[in-house]
Formats: sequence, C-alpha cells, structure tokens
Amino acid sequence: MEKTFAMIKPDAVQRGLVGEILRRYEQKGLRIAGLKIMNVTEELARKHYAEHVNKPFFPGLLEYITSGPVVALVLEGKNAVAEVRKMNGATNPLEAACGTIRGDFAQEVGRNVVHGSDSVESAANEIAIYFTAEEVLSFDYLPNTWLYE
Ligand code: D4T
Repeated sequence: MEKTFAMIKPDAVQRGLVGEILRRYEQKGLRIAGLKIMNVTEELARKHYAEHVNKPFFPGLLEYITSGPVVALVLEGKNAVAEVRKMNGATNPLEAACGTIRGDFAQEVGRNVVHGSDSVESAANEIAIYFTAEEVLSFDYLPNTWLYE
C-alpha cells in the first residue's frame, strides 16, 4: 500500500487544528503509520525544501517552518500521495476548493497549514528525512477490511 509524508505546519499547531486535520485523514481511511510533534531545524528544512533553496520565497518559508513545532506524519492508503494532496487543496489557499484543508482553514501561501508529498519518490525521500525506519510502523489496520474490495 502507498505511503506519503504529510506535515501539519506551525500555524496549524498553534491554531489548534491538529485534531481536525488528523480527523480528516483518518476519516478518509488513511492509516497513520508514523506521527510525531517536533521542531524543524534549518538543516531539516534545507533538505526537505532542497528544490526551493534558491527561490525568493525561501527565507520566508524557512522562517515559517522553523517558527514552532510541526506534526510530521506518515500516512498509508490507496493512492495516498495524490489523495492527501487532493485533501490538502491548492498550494495557494485562495485557490483551494472549499472542503479542502487549505480551502477551509487558510488564507495565504506562506501560512498554508499543511504539506503533502508531491510524488511517491518525494514521499520516500521526505519520510527518510523526518523518520527513522523504527518510527514507521506496519500493523494490521482493521478498517482496511471495509475500505478496500
Ligand atoms: P507544500 O510543499 O508545503 O505541500 O506545498 P506544495 O507542494 O503545495 O507547493 P510548493 O512545493 O510549490 O511550495 C513549497 C512551499 O513553499 C511555500 N511557497 C510556495 C511560498 O511561500 N511562496 C510561493 O510563492 C510558493 C510557490 C509554500 C509551500
């Protein structure tokens, strides 16, 4: 089953949205395989956002993502990468559809409350950046019996 990396960003943690966002992912049927609250160091941020380090918005992004604790997640399910991005909504919250996390809870691209990996390859890289192998659990998830044919 496909795994993806997701993050509940510092603004969402401070705004008390952790439970609401986790509820949505769980309700969709995604299995939580890894979960921790943690601070993102500059070193981690530079690895995670390696493709953006030379972009003009990177200093602001770095300041934002290191500004307070985040909740890092490994989520597993059918097409988990694409499904989480669909649930998160467009990067710019003002373009995100209502019903998506960003559409419902955010206003600005620099405070867009969640992250989701953009490909299976990125997911594997990002999971390895944020989690050790021991922190990602495999276990029988009983709802799968009713989620999948
Ligand atoms: P993340 O990575 O947070 O899920 O966002 P996306 O995958 O949807 O979007 P992205 O890689 O293009 O951008 C990464 C991160 O940078 C912030 N950002 C982006 C920003 O502050 N200003 C900008 O102009 C852009 C394009 C938001 C998300």
